[in-house]
Amino acid sequence: MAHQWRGVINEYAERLPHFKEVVTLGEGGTPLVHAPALDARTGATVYVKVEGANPTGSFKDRGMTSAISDVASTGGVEYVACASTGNTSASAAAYAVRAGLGCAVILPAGKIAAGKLAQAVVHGATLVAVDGNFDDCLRIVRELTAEYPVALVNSVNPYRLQGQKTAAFEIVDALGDAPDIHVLPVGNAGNISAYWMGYNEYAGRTTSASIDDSATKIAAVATKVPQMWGIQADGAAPFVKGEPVEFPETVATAIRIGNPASWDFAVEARDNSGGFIDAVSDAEILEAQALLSAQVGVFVEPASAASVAGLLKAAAAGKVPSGATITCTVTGNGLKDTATALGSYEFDPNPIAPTVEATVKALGL
Ligand code: AN7
Repeated sequence: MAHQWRGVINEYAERLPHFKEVVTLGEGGTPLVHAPALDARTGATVYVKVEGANPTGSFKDRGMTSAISDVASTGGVEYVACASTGNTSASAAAYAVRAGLGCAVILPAGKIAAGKLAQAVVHGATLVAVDGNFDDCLRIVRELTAEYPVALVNSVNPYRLQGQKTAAFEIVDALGDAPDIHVLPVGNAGNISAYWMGYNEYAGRTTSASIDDSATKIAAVATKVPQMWGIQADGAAPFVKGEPVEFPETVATAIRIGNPASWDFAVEARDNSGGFIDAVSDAEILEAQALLSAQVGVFVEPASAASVAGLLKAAAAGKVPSGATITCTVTGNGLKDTATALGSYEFDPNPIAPTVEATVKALGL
């Protein structure tokens, strides 16, 4: 019988708020890929949750289907707006198209990867570049949406986290129970909060991010919850410092955030799970990105590789329990930022003659 994945709202309807109108691009249902190359380096069993396989190429689609469905179901506004380091704007722009809404994106000038910018443009969003960082953009959008009939679709909108929690559901569905440890990059801290909520709700408990107590009324699927390990970039590590960072800087532009909105939820996830939030250098991020490409077969953007870089750092420090089951979210597709991945590489500036002989010679066969 014909069957297609129906998007996270329909697949997990009983564990999500009810929406009169569901705006979906079929998000979710992403691969959980076993990574033997990471087993070898950690002594654990490591899976990567490939969120770059979502419709707009990042995990943001899980939360955008629910945020935009809420806006469409509630009615009364014709515009949505978000601040973004790139992926939120790409996702908001695409889902706004499906809902027939306008979309305004407020972005830090010069700090958005080209692929993400292209997505916002082709989906018809109105782009505004700000001479400031993401935190400035979010402040502007909060004030703007408070004063004008424009709906805010950043992750401070609670419906965003509702959709994003489904990634934890999928992991438990795939493994049969929660992993021992879940590792993910932390920027504005919405995703770590959403995963923690998802894992808890699947175990029959709620967290501060939960919007009702339905989880306690449905049979639990998981017997436990994982430790949450959050990873930031050294130059944008407010949780490691214990206070906001005024001028965040990192090659991983997606997590170039100094004043995370979901601060309290993330601290709860870290502390109540017995986990930690650590930071890795840009060099470690790029090494992990290269390793994922060359040895796991998954091309992710730099911010996504922070999770794996953090796992490898923890392994080197002897913090990874032998034999543990570990899941790592790789949050966005490598195709969004090819410039960083390629560095100075240039595809052959000296083309060969169009013959087999010349090709054989070029290949060194
Ligand atoms: C690939 O798009 O904040 O900790 O404006 O794009 O939930 O913020 C993106 C964040 C990790 C961090 N990986 O997640 C935005 C934005 C990728 C990301 C994060 C982002 P949060």
